Amino acid sequence: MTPDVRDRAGRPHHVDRRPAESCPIPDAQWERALELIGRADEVALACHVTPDGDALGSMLAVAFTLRRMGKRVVASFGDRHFAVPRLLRFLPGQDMLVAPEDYPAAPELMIVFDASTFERLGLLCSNAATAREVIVVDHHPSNGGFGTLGLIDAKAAATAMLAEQLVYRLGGRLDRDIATCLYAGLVTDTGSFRHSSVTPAVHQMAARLVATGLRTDEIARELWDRSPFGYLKVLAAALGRVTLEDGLVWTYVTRVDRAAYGLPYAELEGIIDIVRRTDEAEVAVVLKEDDQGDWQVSTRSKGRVDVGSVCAALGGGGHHNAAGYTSHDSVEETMAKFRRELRKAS
Ligand SMILES: [Mn+2]
Repeated sequence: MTPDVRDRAGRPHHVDRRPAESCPIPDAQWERALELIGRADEVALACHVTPDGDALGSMLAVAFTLRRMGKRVVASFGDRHFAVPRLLRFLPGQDMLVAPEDYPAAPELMIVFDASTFERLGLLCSNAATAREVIVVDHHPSNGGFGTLGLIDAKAAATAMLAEQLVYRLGGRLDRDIATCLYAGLVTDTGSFRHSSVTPAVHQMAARLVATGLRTDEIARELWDRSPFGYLKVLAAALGRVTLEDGLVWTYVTRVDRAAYGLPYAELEGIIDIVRRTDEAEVAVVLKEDDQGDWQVSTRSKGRVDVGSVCAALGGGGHHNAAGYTSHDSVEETMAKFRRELRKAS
């Protein structure tokens, strides 16, 4: 069977719905997920705190599908200051989002997206702890297997790939809204199809999504090609103090840098992508001071070093080439501890 997708002129467009590579999640586990969803009246969805395109996009795509099945759906993420990051406000389906305080205290069924650990649920940890069933949909190799049912494929380039499968298995139809959400996840986590995680299956999925008529140009502009003027000034400050030492390039951004331009913390996400360009460095680090005064540490590797394990040793997690953690130390201490772990991993 093929999904009912249409091109921009509204003509039916038939594409193969089967992924090119086999999914390591056994059918029995998908069946179990469908069974749990089938008997729930209300499904509570969640994704990791300060969601990226993959977390929010995967969650909203499944939310659309469940709503069309006639389920009551709530979706959220556990940020203290609940707000959809500016970059992701173009995603459809945000009327299904509720603040953590309005989230069911003990959901009968919770489905969690793109969260590698329980703690990544932030304020929704307590809701997950009391939920009767928790299905975890994720692709982080560091996923420890929390929840009552895991739909986890560490080889998938994005959680959106698993979300797409869930949509099909639920009998859902790929329309432009769902495709936009899934596409945002796919392009975010593959760095616009540039990362080593990109396989034929990734492009085949992209083909299915684009065939629904979504505007890839508009999505790209929303995600990467716009920012407030203050971003340029804050970027200038960050680049002004960038340091190169022995294969490591790093810099930091303070709350004070941002305050001068009223720039929200979430706007800092792209800085690591500029810093990591450095030819002379194998590893890039950006320390970003959040509104609470903690340092959110973003790290990238060109492949030789597993920053995922470095960050895991420092209380965080992520992937081989992209990972992060939170530090409560000063900039100097944070970097001293990071260098120590990096030496062990190199
Ligand atoms: Mn992801």
